[in-house]
Amino acid sequence: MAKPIPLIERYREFLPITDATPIISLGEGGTPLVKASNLPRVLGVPELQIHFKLEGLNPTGSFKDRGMTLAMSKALEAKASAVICASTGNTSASAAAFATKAGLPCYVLLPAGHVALGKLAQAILYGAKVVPIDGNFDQALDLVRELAEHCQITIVNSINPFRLEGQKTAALEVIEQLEKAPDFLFIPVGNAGNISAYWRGFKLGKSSGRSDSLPRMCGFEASGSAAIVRGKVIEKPETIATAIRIGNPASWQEAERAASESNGLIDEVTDEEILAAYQLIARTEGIFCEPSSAAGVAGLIKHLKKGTVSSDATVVCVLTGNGLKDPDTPLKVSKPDLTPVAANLKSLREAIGL
Ligand code: AN7
Repeated sequence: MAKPIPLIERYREFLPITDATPIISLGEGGTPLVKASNLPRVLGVPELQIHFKLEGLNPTGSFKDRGMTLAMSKALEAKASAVICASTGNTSASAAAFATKAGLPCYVLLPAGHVALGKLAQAILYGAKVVPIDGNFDQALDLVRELAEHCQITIVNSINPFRLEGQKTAALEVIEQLEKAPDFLFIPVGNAGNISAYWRGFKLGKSSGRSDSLPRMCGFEASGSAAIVRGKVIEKPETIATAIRIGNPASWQEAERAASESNGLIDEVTDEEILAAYQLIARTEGIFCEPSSAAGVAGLIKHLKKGTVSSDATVVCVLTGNGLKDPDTPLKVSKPDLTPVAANLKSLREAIGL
């Protein structure tokens, strides 16, 4: 079997690496683009071409690995002694894994009580020093910046310029897989780094002759944390979608440029819309993403109703993280009856009605 090519080798020509850069790879990138079979019909738009970019199939279960492979490789090249990040969960899992692979100590600051269990479990088991903060993500990121002024430590949040450079490769992959750029990209927005990175990637795809067109970039914040939509910092962001529970997005301006340059938009979706989309993706397509990832699909549904998206468009929805990250939400939204059934055929037939 062919040896997997590290993401930063594959897109070397587009990335700031040299022969001296040590490549820290866990097999990231190359994630599937899967076409929806049932959802368009269920939504009443059978001609709509919906594709899901399954970023939850990266090695630590989220898109963060694309940026982390580069950030960690560059940190090692620069002889960093340790790395640190604030995180709503996925960045911490990714940083912890890649730091371990690089042999670097890793510190992660998490908003106490607001991180999905799977992400916390990962950061702990990969061996990071986990520090729950009695505050939200934005406060944790402020603390990380402050600490880095006093100590020799490399920040691997998306304010590290190598993160978005690595993440832009996802757009180049989409172009390869679709053999063109889509008409629309639907994507969740938290710190607004990923939408910015995709826009860089799509522009690069066009300027390098890999595609003829550019998609309209459509990003979605959760209503309780919609700083960009409201045009102001949200001091107390809230949402069930904890990954995007962010009130002061780090890449605010670049994301706004991506939306305006592409004739796209940044809008909000409610927790109810997010959870409805989350369940719909699982039940119509057999895809388990985490709640935050469903924000893009919730946005698609909202804008189909508004008429922003024509019913025969080609659309890519980025599913940013794996559903297994958050094992609690399915039980909350489905409330299944899990009372045990006696282990005999009669009881079983009664229970399933067959
Ligand atoms: C599944 O891990 O910010 O708009 O600290 O985990 O680039 O921030 C996670 C963000 C979307 C939003 N989907 O992306 C963190 C963190 C999932 C995420 C986002 C995140 P950005």
